[in-house]
Amino acid sequence: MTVLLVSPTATTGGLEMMRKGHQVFQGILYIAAAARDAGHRAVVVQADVNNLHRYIRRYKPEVIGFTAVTAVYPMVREMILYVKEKHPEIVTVVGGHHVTFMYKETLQETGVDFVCRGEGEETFAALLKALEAKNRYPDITGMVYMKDGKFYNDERIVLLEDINKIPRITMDLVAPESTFTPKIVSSRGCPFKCSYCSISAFYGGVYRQRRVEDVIEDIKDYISWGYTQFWIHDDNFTTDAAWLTRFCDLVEEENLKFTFSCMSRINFIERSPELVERLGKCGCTMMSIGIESGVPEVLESINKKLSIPQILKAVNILKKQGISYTFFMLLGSGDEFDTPEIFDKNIKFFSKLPGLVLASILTPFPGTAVYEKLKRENRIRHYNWEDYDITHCVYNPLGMTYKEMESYLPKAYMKIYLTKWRELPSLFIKALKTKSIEPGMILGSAKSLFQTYILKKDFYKSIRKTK
Ligand code: B12
Ligand code: SF4
Repeated sequence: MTVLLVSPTATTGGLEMMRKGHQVFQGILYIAAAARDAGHRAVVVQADVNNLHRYIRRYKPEVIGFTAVTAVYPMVREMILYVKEKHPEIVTVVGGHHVTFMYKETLQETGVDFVCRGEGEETFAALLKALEAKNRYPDITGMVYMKDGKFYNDERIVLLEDINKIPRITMDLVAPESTFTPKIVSSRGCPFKCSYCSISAFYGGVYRQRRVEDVIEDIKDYISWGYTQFWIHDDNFTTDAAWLTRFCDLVEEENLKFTFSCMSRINFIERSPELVERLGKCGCTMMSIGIESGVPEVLESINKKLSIPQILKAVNILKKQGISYTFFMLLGSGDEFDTPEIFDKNIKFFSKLPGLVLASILTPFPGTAVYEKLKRENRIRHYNWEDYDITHCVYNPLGMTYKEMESYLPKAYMKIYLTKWRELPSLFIKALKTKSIEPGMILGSAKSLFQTYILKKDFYKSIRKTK
């Protein structure tokens, strides 16, 4: 079959909008690779509702698949409605974090033929096989459809049993005018269960690793294609010390020359300083680390499983390394700690930390514990999904207004970066040298703060979404 897979070119609020261009999402590449390996013709394009028709004309697909996180779902909905109206003969499928949880609403409001719940490599290949055999209503758990008002195949979120079997993603899967960037992934899921996190909801605490040798093979492939800088996409790359030790052994044995950034965790850094150092020697230039709060009660409430002494110890270890680091900060926990006093305390804590800080506002993504709680308490303000972009406050906080909470985002950036202004030039130079952030992100943030504080413009206008 001919399959068109769409990575939406939606630009959401938050730091993502400051990135240079769009990247093709990894999930949809895996789906394309699975379709290709099952003998189908698959191509990934970056599209929106304005140019999708061109790709339909060019590739004449029998099946179109879309991917959607919450903030881009409205745009994907638009595209599905367009295909349903103009090309009803094409079978439509949508997958990703948002629709995995909101499958009923998605099927009802878009008329999409199938919603993939969970990881789709195997279920999508099975669907294509069934469609080829003219079976329009196949019995494939995780490939949900609606018939006569009833939902089928929706009993659970499907996860792959063996992620070592995931197909290889290659550049030729992507249409010539779309941008391919290397994607390295060594594991899926995360063993932790932070209350606000879509990962813990989607994977349910299940954590699976790939063989070290296979990841090294991927890196060697990319190096042979001319890439030497990577972002390892794992949610938590530094989970397993034995795996990482073997990884470093192989990088050294094979004398591989590349640099990478990854997401890590305080508890790993604090427990394994030698391994952090070794990762630095093996090419790690940047670690992004979720601290979220410097207030113990909040850490406890969001189930972060971190203490302040652990954070401070890890920060001291990082300071001695050559690796750059970015800390994530969360404004809001959805409970009684959403007060100005707690927020001020948190901002003060982050102002004293070295390194870059990326702040966001608590967003209740469907499926998460926070979403369920706020929904139960009737405190979700609206379901305008495009605002579920980690910069808007979409719920009613207990200790302040939602507007007040939103005003804390630029305030946090302003206070934190003014406090550490002396450190800024060296931080930015280091981050730019290692390409761990894009120049556009620094310029974009500075512009937005200037517009908000000096020109007194609305903060959201200053980070306006651009197409
Ligand atoms: C890397 C990353 C990014 C990168 C993307 C780089 C790239 N080109 O891949 C960047 C920085 C651009 C980014 C941006 C954002 N991200 Co992000 N990102 C991630 C991260 C860490 C990895 C994504 C990934 O590659 N996953 C691995 C793949 C294999 O999994 P997958 O995408 O879920 O796909 C599988 C299934 O869902 C399913 N599937 C998915 N699509 C389809 C389609 C079909 C047809 C089928 C059959 C199946 C299927 O099968 C796939 C294969 O198994 C995830 C966390 C995570 N683990 O997913 C967060 C995550 C996806 N991001 C998130 C968010 C919030 C954002 C932003 C909104 C943040 C912001 N405001 O700036 C933006 C949105 C960008 C956009 N326009 O869509 C949230 C989404 C939560 C939610 N429910 O919406 C996540 C889950 C992080 C989190 N902990 O909460 N992100
Ligand atoms: S926030 Fe990080 S550590 Fe917590 S569950 Fe999500 S990926 Fe894991």
